[in-house]
Amino acid sequence: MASKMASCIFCKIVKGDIPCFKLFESEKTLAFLDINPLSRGHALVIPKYHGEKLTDIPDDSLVELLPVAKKLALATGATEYNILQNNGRGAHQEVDHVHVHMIPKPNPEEGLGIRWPQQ
Ligand code: D5M
Repeated sequence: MASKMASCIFCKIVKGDIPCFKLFESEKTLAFLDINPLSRGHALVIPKYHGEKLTDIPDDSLVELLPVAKKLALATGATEYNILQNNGRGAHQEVDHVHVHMIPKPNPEEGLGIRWPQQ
């Protein structure tokens, strides 16, 4: 487990060793912009606790993930969005640290007009 954490890109982001565009942080949770966005405002919400899949994470590190994704969806002003969480290669998981995607559906006419709340 320790060696997996040492090489985990999201653990490095949690520690501040790799930069991110931070959107939210609390004791157990971090949210930041996805480096390879599917739409403007595509964000990731992660538990700071390292675990590969949902079933590897204790409940107390999971409870904030959906409320934070909801906050971020509201902050984008998007009325349509996807919340997505992949587990395992066959389910399209690329980064082996649990994360929830919040993917706003772009409005082709108006754009998103995102105003992220100040930290
Ligand atoms: O999605 C993993 C997501 O993680 C994918 O959309 C790219 C994103 N990613 C990978 N590295 C970074 C960094 N360094 N910053 C921000 N976002 C990152 P999955 O559900 O595993 O397929």
